[in-house]
Amino acid sequence: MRSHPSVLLFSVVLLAFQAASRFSVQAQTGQAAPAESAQTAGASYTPSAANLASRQAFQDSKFGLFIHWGVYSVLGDGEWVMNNKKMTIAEYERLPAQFNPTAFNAAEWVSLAKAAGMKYITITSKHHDGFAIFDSKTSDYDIADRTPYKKDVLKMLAEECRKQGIKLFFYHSHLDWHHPDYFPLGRTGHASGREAKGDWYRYLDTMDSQLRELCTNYGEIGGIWFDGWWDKPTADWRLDKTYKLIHDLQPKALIGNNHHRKPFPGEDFQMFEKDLPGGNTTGFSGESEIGTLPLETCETINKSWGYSKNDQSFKKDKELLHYLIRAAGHNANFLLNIGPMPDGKIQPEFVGQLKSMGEWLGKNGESIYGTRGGPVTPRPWGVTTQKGKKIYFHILDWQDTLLPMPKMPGIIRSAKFLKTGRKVDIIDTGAGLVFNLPKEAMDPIDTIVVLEM
Ligand code: H79
Repeated sequence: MRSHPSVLLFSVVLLAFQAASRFSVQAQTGQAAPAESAQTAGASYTPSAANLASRQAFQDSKFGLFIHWGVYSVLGDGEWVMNNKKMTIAEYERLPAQFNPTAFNAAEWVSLAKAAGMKYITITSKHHDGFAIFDSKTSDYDIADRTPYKKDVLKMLAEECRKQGIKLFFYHSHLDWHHPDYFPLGRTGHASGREAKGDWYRYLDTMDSQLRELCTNYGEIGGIWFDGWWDKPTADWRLDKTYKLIHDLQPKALIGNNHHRKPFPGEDFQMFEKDLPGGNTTGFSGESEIGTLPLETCETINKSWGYSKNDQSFKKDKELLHYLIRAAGHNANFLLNIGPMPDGKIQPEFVGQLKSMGEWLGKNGESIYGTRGGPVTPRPWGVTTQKGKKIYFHILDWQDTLLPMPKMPGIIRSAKFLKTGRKVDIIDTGAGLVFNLPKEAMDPIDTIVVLEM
């Protein structure tokens, strides 16, 4: 329907209108430039060529599966249950004997991630409760020594990921509510009933030793996703030593740390928890600042990270897809979480949600994978992504027929709706563009207009 005559009147072919300036985009690509090592990594860290290549591949991959799974899953009350319910170490230590995930099937998990269109998995090797779900020789507080299941689930997952071409990252908690050497305590874990003593540097040695295991026994890994630094922001975490260990053992692996600050030296990507880069809806990111590294944001499907039997507040397809699309427009990856059940099964609500995201990506993936944030910065109506000579306008929330846009850098060769291939009428006002979006061309999730430059 073309009710507005000016649309036709002024609708112009855009070829040759713009000066033939080379197509360039705004500097929000987050790519590793040579200057970056000086800006974010200090003199002590110059990422290797292999590491820089991994960063590019990481940014191309756009969508990952976050998995929170551990002995806390038994209680079905999230991964913070030990702290939140003021459980003592003695009480919590009864959980491993009940963790027997006989229904765990690595192939099913990895296939589900693939069906969702995800390219990597980040799983908790150890959360704040201190329990390792891998066979650790460093400690006996692990799946092999304390559970009836005994098997190393990370090993099975690593093998399956390799088979199916999915990268595997390990989430590893700095914070530890169980280890006797995690002392002095930080802001959390005060009800554990542990003795008020401990050798901090011995704790760090233990952590490094587990990280050495994770970087040695599971083949090539995608990287390490640290969390819990914020429990003791003023402590000497000896990050340089830990980061060097990881980079030496796994030159391609990427290190990220959810410390809610601007990246520290030695880190390779920056994450935001429950927020798009620059946002602070949760209060976690108040002291954060966007650096120049590849970006990632993580979010839950309901309100919980670890399995929660009472949490039915599932987000809808549209909300999660919009999060993925907006993340891409912010030049960030989206790491979407599930908390599998203690038996190793993934609840049907999560499975359904992931599959429907995969269906959408099956049709619209070219506007997400391999892209970087586009030339128009994120707006209330939506976002742009770009890849090569194509710019994708993701129109997520717009009720009117005409949508104004800034001038584009370069000559527009064609403008089409991605879904139908139909031409999009664009008015060039000289000061900018106006997209003509007929009602029948609008998609309830995302109307994608592709400009070929
Ligand atoms: O693993 C998931 C969560 O368990 C973990 N990160 C995700 C990926 C997480 N841990 N804590 N939080 C998320 C919330 C952090 C809250 C904090 Fe604070 C507010 C940290 C610092 C200020 C609460 C209050 C903890 C210390 C003081």
